[in-house]
Amino acid sequence: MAKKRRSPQEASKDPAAQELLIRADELGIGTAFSRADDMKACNIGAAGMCCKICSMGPCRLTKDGQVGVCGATLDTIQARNLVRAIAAGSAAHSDHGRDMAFTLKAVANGEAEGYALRDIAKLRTVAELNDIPIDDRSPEDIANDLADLYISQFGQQRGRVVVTKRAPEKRQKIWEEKGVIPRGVDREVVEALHRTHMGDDQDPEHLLQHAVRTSLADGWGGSMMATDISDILFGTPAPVLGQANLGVLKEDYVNVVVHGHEPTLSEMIVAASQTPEILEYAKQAGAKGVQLSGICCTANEILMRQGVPAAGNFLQQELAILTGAVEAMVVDVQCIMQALVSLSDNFHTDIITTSKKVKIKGATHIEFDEHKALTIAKDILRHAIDNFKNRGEVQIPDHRTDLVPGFSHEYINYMLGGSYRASFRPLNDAIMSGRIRGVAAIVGCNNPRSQHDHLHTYVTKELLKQDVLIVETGCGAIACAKEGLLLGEAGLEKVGPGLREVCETVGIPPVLHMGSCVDNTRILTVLTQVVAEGGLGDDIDQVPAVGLAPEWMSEKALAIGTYCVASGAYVIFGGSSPVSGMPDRVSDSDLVTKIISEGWEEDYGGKLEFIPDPDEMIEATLAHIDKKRADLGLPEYDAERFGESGDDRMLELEKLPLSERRESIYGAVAK
Ligand code: SF4
Ligand code: MSK
Repeated sequence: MAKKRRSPQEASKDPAAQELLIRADELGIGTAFSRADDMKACNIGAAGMCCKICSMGPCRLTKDGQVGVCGATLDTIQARNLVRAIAAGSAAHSDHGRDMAFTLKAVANGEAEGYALRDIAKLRTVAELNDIPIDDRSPEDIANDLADLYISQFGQQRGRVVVTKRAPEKRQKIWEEKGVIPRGVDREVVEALHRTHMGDDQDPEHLLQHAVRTSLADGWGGSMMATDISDILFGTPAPVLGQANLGVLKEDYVNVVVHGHEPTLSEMIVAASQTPEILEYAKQAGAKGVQLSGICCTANEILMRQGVPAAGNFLQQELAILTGAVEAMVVDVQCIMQALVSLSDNFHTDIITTSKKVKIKGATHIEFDEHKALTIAKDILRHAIDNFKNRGEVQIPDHRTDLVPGFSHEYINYMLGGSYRASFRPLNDAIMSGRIRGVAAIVGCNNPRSQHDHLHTYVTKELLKQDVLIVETGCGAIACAKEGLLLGEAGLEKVGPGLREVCETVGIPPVLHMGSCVDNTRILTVLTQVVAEGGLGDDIDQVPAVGLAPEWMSEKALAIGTYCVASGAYVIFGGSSPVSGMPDRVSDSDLVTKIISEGWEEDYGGKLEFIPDPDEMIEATLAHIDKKRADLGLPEYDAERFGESGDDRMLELEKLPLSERRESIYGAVAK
């Protein structure tokens, strides 16, 4: 019997997504939502109980005490599967970092058409952090040295990845003691694959120790380097006004959606779309111009730097095509559904792959080369414009929400103290006094196995009421943006009184958008700076902070979760645990779960837990924050203690309907 499909309202809480899911139904077109309904997840694989690394198997261990053909136990198989997932996630992020380093090298040598070193201050800061001389040197010379240093970190065989030196000293000592300082990015990923080959490392604890080392090569390695270089090349983000949701597509414009992760091509497409020749070309094709928008983390990259609107998050990639209004979806790497190509057969949309590493059968491939990026970006745009005439019936949902993204750690530092006394002191003080109860980083993907955006937005809203400051990245940030939570003053009635006072005083939204999934390293930097500021302990594990990935789905999320735990954070994932086993059938299946929670907590002060229920997630978050407050000797959180807002303008604004309030604060935003 066919499995029952969810209604559009059950599948997504986003009205734009609901509208297009109805259209998909009417047209008889499947999406990830319907495929998730039709395809029951394999409960053996989902619980990490299947091994397929050699052809004596695949072995499915479903009975008590059962072992694989080679004798491998369930604990070993689960640990091995988890290590492999973390290695793949780390490889994806870090390979992105490698490409950024090569682009930096090409820019430094004047070989990258259209690019420039946009943030010289950041270049100098990062160079100094890495002991690269900066005095009396040109930016190009400094960038050349930095690029060489960063490129060398990938293939380095001995020593330590240099970026790890930015962690608090106490943290570095823990890593040294536990033997998990990454030597080189590629080396740790390769060793993870070697150790998990048939007949190698078969001690779950030993295997998972290497998972930690591999993830650190990502978080305090490849990803952190990627963020550094993106800022140097494209500018360190600072708040800008943007919009999110599918209503950013424009009926009378050529719509080009960029999707994936790397800012190198998308930044160039932004630049090319504003050139007179492209605008003229679009007009000749009968369009008013080119409307660019983004999906997934490419969206975050260009949103927070250029204010280019986000059409949506991960689960909206197919829905964008279902509008019938997208001339081209330009993809690079990661989180790109193969279904885009067959879906686009029903419309005129051209799916354009651009990475040397990613091709999809049936898609148009226009390969990106950073040496002639502007030329390629223009070619892609002309290709999209030529497709405008093929457009059929269009249905663009009338849903778009304003947001203010762009809270890099540099900007947070600046906004708290201004140019001359930039400091985390006000943030630390607010946490110490209890105005801010603690901090939660809510990050990560969407997953069609849960209601699209619900967990992100529900957990965020409930924690805001509890005076928890929220920082967000990735698809979670876009989910909350669509609900208006990333707006400054306009979202404040939804937050607790103490946090509200801080937001009003500093002029920030209660949810800070910090970038793409690679930019989770910005959160590590903020935590390190909070520690350095003083008053909240001498290491990250003492800060009243929690990381959450309520709707996670990718291997990259597991890598991020693990490096955050190794950095001292309590990390909660929603959904199902990939190492849960089936306790009713296998009695010894919780060893890996114990290692990554209790074991890692003992070793690193952080732990990884999988909690599907959002209310339990919130309870665990608050309990952890309150425990850390108590351990630091801070006053117990008291919801009544703060909150006499003295800002008359805010009180006046609150009386207005939301749309008028936004207009009053930001002025009319081009629709
Ligand atoms: Fe089965 Fe062992 Fe081969 Fe895994 S390694 S598939 S458990 S025989
Ligand atoms: S894009 S990894 S779905 S956050 Fe970074 Fe979104 Fe997750 Fe992809």
